[in-house]
Amino acid sequence: MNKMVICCAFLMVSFLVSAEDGSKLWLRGKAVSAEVAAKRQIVIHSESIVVGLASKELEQYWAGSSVELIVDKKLKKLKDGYTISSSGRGLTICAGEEIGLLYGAYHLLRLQQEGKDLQRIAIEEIPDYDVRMLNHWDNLDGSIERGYAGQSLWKWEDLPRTISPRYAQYARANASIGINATVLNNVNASPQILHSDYLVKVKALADIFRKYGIRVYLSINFSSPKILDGLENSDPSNKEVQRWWKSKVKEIYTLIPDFGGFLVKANSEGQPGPQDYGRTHADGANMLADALKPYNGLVMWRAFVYSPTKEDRAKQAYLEFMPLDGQFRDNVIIQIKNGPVDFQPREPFTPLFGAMRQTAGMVEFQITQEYLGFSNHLVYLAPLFKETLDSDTYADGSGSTVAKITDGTLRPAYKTAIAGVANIGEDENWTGHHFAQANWYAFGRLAWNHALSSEQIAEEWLKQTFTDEQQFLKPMIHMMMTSREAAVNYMMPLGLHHIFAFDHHYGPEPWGDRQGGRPDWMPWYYHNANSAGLGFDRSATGSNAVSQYFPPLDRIYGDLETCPENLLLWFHQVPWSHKMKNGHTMWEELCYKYDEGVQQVRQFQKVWDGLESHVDSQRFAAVQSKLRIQAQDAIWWKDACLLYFQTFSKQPIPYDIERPIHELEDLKKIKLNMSYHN
Ligand code: GCV
Repeated sequence: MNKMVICCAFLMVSFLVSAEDGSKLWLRGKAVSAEVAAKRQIVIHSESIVVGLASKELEQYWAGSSVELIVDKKLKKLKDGYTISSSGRGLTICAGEEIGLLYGAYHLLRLQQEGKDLQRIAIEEIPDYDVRMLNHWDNLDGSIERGYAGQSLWKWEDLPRTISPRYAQYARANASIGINATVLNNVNASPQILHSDYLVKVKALADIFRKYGIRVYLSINFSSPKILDGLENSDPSNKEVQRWWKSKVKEIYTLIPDFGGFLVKANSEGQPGPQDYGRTHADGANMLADALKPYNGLVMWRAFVYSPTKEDRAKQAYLEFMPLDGQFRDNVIIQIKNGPVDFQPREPFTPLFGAMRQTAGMVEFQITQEYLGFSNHLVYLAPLFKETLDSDTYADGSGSTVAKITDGTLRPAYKTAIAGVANIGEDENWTGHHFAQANWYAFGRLAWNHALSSEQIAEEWLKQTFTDEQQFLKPMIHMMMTSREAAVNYMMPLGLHHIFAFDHHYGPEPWGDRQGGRPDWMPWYYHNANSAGLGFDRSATGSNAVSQYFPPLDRIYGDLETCPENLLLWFHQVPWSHKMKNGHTMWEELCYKYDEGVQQVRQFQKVWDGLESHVDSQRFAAVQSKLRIQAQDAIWWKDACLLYFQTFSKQPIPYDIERPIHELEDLKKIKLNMSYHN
């Protein structure tokens, strides 16, 4: 090629991949020309706003044949799903509820963006969960607890008068992946959210979200009656308190007729709750459920409870909630974190799933990356979500997966639900890291259909968000698919957990200790490193947390020889010299895993750099720069953990892996100036 041709080719590539900020998310359909639009018709038979929106989306972006949108109320079995079928005359989307047509329209547009064959279509989609919900940990002052994408989207000061265009964009993005519920505020809830001045602001948001089929929920502070209106207490058995909640709920529904309900963090990490008055979680939840029931409202009551007792933190939710099984109203759902400690890079599933037989349970995932490198690390979370959902609890025999327990298949419930703690903020690209958008997307897609594979979701997302070129897709799907395991490798392999820096949770601090601090917030509580070995003994000789799992899991997890190696140090304190399946000692394997994590991120950098011509310059540079941070952090993690644990193992780091480049004493001095609010 001569110089001139090379130059032109370069200009063309640069033109094709012009800069962009990521604000469009995965919704990048191109508006069709008037000529294309004239060749097809979008037919609707309803004046409803939602159906109008479905039609508008198709009018603007659908480049195929004519589409007819039909609501048939008899199609109850579809729930809020839809069918799409083709005939000689074009396509038909049918739904039992109007919102199903909007979901069907987005499905068609997704297929078009993915370049799928649209000649013959026969699709039936029924969502796995009734309530597919984001939990925002947004505070009323605009900060976000564990938020890494800027300040809150909700501009409380300006509401209800000023309506940011991002509210509708947010709702549209959620509707495009089937999310139909949002909790606007932090579970560490300010009572003010229930003040009438705030409720009119909430109403303004609810009015926008409703058009996209999204119901608003609120986190409540259990002491609201006392704090907001000066009641003597907030005891759930106090008739005045019960009346207060009934009247508050009435006020809410008068403003927001389709209000979803309450999310409650009670008697956890200093939040008030029914136990302050000697009552149980069931007493507290039922009082709220009774107030909400006439309006079909729900209570999501969190099982994230633990206190600094002698009992293993991982056992506490089970111990507290199991005795209450069967005592909750049917419109209460216990919201349970996927793992028994706290959104760690890898945890076994929480044993409460399946164990509570007469109480509805739902999974809470964390989409925001509190423990996974904030918005600096590329970590695709679908494999983590799937790992929990596909875990077999054995509650009703083999095949009783967490998904089947919570989606109503094995335990029919008044309503089924799933929640993800949002990673969304006011950053231009919504999530801080361009690839963190994939985690929002993946949560929505799995909430709709938990049988989808992580690969399929990654491919869909990449095609819509970047390009469908195979040279780009293949390496990037591989990168996304291995990214969660890479993070586990360079942070906490073999079942290690919670060895993060204190409070903000960014970076390693396995040596961490605060004089007088809560032991269950200290890394040593979890890793138990000493000259004998490493890990938390949760077997029968230790805390016996394994006994909370159904057979045969209790035995499998409880035996060092049968415990899956990726959870070994979660369930056992393992001698440094313990032989792993591949012949390494535990110490050697630990070293190789940390090193593997570092090498994986290095490889991610190479792959990304090699794909420059397929990505617009702005997003390319942003991701490149984040990968550099991730690579540095991976080395930081590896050096910190290996050098620290080496002081106990007293063994050399295998000679064929990268040498540490830091001194342990220097690493110990690092104190990042970060807060857990953005
Ligand atoms: C909202 C962890 C987080 C807290 C969070 C809590 C919870 O402890 O570090 O920031 O509080 O979980 O889920 O309630």
